[in-house]
Amino acid sequence: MPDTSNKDTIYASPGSHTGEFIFDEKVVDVFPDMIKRSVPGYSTIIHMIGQIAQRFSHPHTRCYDLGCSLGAASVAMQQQIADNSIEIIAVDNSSDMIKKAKTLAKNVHGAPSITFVESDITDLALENASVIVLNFTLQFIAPSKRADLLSRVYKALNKGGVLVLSEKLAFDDAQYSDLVTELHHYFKKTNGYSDLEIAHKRAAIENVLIPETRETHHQRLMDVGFSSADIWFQCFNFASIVAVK
Ligand code: GEK
Repeated sequence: MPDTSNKDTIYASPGSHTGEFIFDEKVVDVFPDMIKRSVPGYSTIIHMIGQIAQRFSHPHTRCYDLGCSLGAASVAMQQQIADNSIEIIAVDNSSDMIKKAKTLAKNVHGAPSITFVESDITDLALENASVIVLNFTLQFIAPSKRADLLSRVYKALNKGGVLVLSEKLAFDDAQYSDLVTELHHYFKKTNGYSDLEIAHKRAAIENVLIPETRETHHQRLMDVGFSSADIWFQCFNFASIVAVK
């Protein structure tokens, strides 16, 4: 997807820390720049979601991109799946995100179509899926609703189907946790964010993005029925899991 976004300066000025982080028009305008400069490995993860989808998708099934933002994972799947009997359903509850995403995605001859849906993924019906992507989305869902969502994800998948679950992780080991947090801050600083911006963003997102440990994720995936779940990518405190039904 072409990067048509502006530079993220949302938390650059001293008075910019005003309330909790929300996915509004201001964020939409800078989103590709923000996520690439904030999430280590984002571009690799997006490209590889396309590759994983190519391997697991089957004719006449659906690939869901839940919490799609501007549809980067959907476009990666569209680019790597050469089968237009497959449908990509991209869902987000931010109307600003969906409005912009619709202007960025294109129909590609012989490739799956992408349908953008504005909906809360915690009450969306899911069905006939071979691939479901939750790329840095579950962390924004209330922890009490996560098991139910993953259980519906599991039920919607056909046998052999895959869930790609990418999340910011928490760690029980305080020393390790401090190290990866510092390395992540270093990553953000080398990408041009100031200490002030990093601190403001951290405060704004504190009660909005709730990370869990990989053990919690693994146990919940096993509890809802997945036969295997393991990390295929990790950089600092950001990881992506593949879970197979
Ligand atoms: C990407 N996957 O570029 N229902 C629907 N969408 C939601 C909900 C909900 N209940 N809660 C949050 N969102 C994308 C990146 S961003 C991650 C995902 C980040 C949406 C929210 O509106 C936002 O667009 C997305 O989840 C999280 O591959 O910004 O760190």
